[in-house]
Amino acid sequence: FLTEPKTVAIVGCPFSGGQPRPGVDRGPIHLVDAGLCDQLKELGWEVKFDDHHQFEDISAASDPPLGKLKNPRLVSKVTEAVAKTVGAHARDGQLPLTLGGDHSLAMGTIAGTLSAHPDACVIWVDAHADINTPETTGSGNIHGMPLSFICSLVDSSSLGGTINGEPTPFAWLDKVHLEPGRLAYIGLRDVDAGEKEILRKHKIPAFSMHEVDRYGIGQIVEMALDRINPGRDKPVHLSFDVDALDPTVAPSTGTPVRGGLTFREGHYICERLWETGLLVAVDIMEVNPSLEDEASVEQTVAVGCSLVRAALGETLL
Ligand code: 5AB
Ligand code: MN
Ligand code: MN
Ligand code: MN
Repeated sequence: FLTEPKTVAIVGCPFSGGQPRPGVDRGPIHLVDAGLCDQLKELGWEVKFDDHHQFEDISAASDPPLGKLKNPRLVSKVTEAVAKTVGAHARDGQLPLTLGGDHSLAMGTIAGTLSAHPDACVIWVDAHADINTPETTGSGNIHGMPLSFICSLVDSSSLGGTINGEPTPFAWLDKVHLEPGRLAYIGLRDVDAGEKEILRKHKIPAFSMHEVDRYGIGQIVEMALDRINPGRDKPVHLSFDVDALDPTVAPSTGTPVRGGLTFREGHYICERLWETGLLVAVDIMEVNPSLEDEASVEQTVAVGCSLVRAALGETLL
């Protein structure tokens, strides 16, 4: 799916509007400053990086909640811009590597991938399912909802129509659609009741930490691929929230949950997906360099970089 010479396009997204904790917008800056571009060049990639995205700002005052959704206009504008950028790189045969920023950005990255690869499937590595709808969300934070938009679980009347009499800002997503059966989760352990119902209702393949413990990560990745990509012939988008990793491995993130993936389990997922030759896009999300002490930040940023290297072909031998 990628053209030669193999080129990675780094899409730095300093954005935090999908959740309330400041600092996650500095994640991409830290990842790049840690030397990610040179590390990827050393792996043999052409690296395209023309600075971090400058997103249009919308003041909180002019972006009041729509229903429960917080910062809806801002998140919509930013994710639409991300979709265009990621889509353009993907259509050029490059591998877009999106550095977050909060996970609401995945609305943009997956929409961009689908515009270039309509038959793509998604591996979502996360402690959380991020599939709340504007109705089921308890927090109103859109980083917990991107997949409900992408999988068209949000009332299309509310998408293209109005909420509380106001036109919804997410009309641009109206034609974007990922079949729920082409999404698989790995690493779940903090799923809201409304989300559990959605996963059951749409039979979305979900491998929680329980299944990781039971079968081992090697089996789990094959089981996930068997469900969404049985012929191993469809492009794969990997969206990796660093909070999937145990907080002892990636402490600097906004919504840590104990009992997560080990360092190796996280890397194995990336290595194996690279090995399939099917990977067309990668997101590394939710690194927040404002959380925890300096050593924790350095550790989390280093893990973020090494996950990327693993997904882009670094091998142990
Ligand atoms: B993250 C929660 N389900 O909807 C919600 O970090 C948490 O991108 C969402 O996975 C966590 O607010 C979003 C309680
Ligand atoms: Mn998460
Ligand atoms: Mn997430
Ligand atoms: Mn989080």
